[in-house]
Amino acid sequence: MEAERTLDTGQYVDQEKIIYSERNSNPDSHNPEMLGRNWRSESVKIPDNHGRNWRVTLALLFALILIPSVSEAARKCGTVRPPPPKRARIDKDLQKFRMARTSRAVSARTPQSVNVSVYFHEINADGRSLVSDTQITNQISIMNSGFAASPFKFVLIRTDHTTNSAWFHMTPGSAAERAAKAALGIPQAKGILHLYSVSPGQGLLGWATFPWDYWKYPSDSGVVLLYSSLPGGSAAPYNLGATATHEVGHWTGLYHTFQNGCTKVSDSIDDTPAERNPASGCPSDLDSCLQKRFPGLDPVHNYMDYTDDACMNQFTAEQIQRMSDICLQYRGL
Ligand SMILES: [Ca+2]
Ligand SMILES: [Zn+2]
Repeated sequence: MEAERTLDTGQYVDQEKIIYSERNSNPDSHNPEMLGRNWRSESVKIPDNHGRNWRVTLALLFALILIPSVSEAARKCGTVRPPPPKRARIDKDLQKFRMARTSRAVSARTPQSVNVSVYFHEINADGRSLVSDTQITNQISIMNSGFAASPFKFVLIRTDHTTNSAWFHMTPGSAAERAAKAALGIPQAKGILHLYSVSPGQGLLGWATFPWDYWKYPSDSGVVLLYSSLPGGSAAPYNLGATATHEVGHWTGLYHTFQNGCTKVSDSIDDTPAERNPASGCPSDLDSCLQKRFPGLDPVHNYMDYTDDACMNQFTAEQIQRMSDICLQYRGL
């Protein structure tokens, strides 16, 4: 299990790694299309009096300019992305699945026509519940607004409260996570959404499992949330409930919009413009992939970016088509 888990948090861990990813231009070195792209696009060759190549200096300066915009407070998601070969296979299988559907003339699905049962598991350290029933109800409403154009409607079936300090501080891939999910994630079914509220530390707001991993790790399936990210929580500017919408986006098969940076494959979605890095705050007119073949401004309002909750308000048509198809394929939804 651990072999497949590599945290998709490299760009946010510390300043050294930010510089590293800028200098090397590519956290995903398995993708040959990305190698060296930042060097070519962002650095200019200006020989100085000594005839020295300034590219390294300029690239470092560029990285330093970026650092202040990525603070400790930046959104951080611990969802583990698949390695490139697996990702390619998932996309190929999706293509086959779509072709089979087209031949049977299956039409697009009606928005909110499929109920998704949600079980909410509140975990705390000292017997005092950290989220109220109203917050949970509001969280489900926020998710339903975010997914309003999708086939899915989230229906809260049950809430439970558990006191367990180790589970409360679970981190992605930990023994505590496995134990908590095995004990609480019942009933276990591929189409049931288990939400867990905890305090994971590491600056994480949450993480999710992808649909295609259900068959191998059924009890792992679900979404873990920082308890204070729920609507009305204290994790401003991430306390309006968009973290759950983002993580459930992963749970239905979506990647980050900035995945793979300025590449054609990017997030496997054509109508989200390619994006070099996660955006934070709520920038306007941000355009991080300047080449002509990557038109469009960065999708900073997309739920699958890293901006503030108040900035996020959309899934694109292709994202909705992908989650609809992937959930039919792998979750029976
Ligand atoms: Ca895209
Ligand atoms: Zn994420």
